[in-house]
Amino acid sequence: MAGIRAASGGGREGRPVTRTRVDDTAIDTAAASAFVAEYGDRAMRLPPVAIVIAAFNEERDGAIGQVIETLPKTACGLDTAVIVVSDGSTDDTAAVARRHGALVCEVGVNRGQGAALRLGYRLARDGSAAYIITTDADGQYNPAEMERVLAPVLAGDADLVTGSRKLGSQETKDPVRRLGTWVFAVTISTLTGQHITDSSFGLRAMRAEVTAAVRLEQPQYQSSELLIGILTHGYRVTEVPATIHKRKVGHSKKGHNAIYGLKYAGVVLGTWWRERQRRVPGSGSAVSSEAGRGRGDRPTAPSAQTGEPFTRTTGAAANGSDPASAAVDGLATSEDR
Ligand SMILES: Nc1nc2c(ncn2[C@@H]2O[C@H](COP(=O)(O)OP(=O)(O)OP(=O)(O)O)[C@@H](O)[C@H]2O)c(=O)[nH]1
Ligand SMILES: [Mg+2]
Repeated sequence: MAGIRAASGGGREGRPVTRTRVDDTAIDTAAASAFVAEYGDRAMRLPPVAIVIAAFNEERDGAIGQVIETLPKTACGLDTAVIVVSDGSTDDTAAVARRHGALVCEVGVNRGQGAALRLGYRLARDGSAAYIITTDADGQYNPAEMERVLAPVLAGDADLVTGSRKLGSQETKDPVRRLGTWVFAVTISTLTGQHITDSSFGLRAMRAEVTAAVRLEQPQYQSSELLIGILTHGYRVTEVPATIHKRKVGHSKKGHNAIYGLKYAGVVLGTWWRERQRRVPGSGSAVSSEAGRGRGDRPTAPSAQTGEPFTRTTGAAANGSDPASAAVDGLATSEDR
């Protein structure tokens, strides 16, 4: 088996209850090493576009297999590779994904979608992919819309492009879900000053580099952390109309609406508060604007080729492969599932 079997703290269903960021870094590093050991050059020389999917117990009814089959081999003329991060799946998610041609990173301990995506971003950067597209393993997003999210990034018009169900369409009639999407979009728009209509759309494209520049600590509900982090770092975010279907197979891993909503709200407010602390004292804003696209703590040297975090002029430690900062912070990360 290519993955690692990391020790878990022994919480419900074997899920860890508390884990430090140091542990997280060690888990990520071990998983990344195992990934390279399994795939060698394929892992180190990825094509320009990495499609990153977090998958947890998505084998049922062929979900993950069908999703991978429908993914494009090229997007906007660039070759793609599919990276699936399965952490602690108890079914055949990893084996099925491998059979369908994905590069699979297995992590023995279940940490959540956010931690899986963070690791997937790191693998993409380590393999020199220039662009990352994310989608889900449950078939809720339309692969034909991948080029729509990637095109503005390739054109240099945005650093991250997210699909928006508000601008596009959504199948669900669930009033709580619809209201939640609206409330969080309004909240994030108010907090960041940029008009956002959908903060939790799983189909996104971004320059791979930006995932190293923002702080990603959330084990599960990471979409708003990434979005708020990117916005407060002064990166350019664009939305495009896109479709979200109802989940047709398997079941949601995020819990019931109330729990989902409460935890998501916690991430939105917590991230905004954390990023606020990065502000330059007395400036009144996150940091000084640089030609409308960059701010004071934007990376000054690209690091996607090496997987190392960017050199930064100010601000908090970057995400992912920065063990030193993780050790300094030594924050306890509560498992939020
Ligand atoms: N690796 C990994 N992936 C996860 C985990 N939890 C969820 N995912 C994946 O993240 C994606 C989104 O999870 P979902 O449960 O569909 O959540 P959602 O789409 O926000 O909610 P629904 O609309 O209810 O489906 C799917 O591909 C899941 O398999 C996890 O703990 N680990
Ligand atoms: Mg889903």
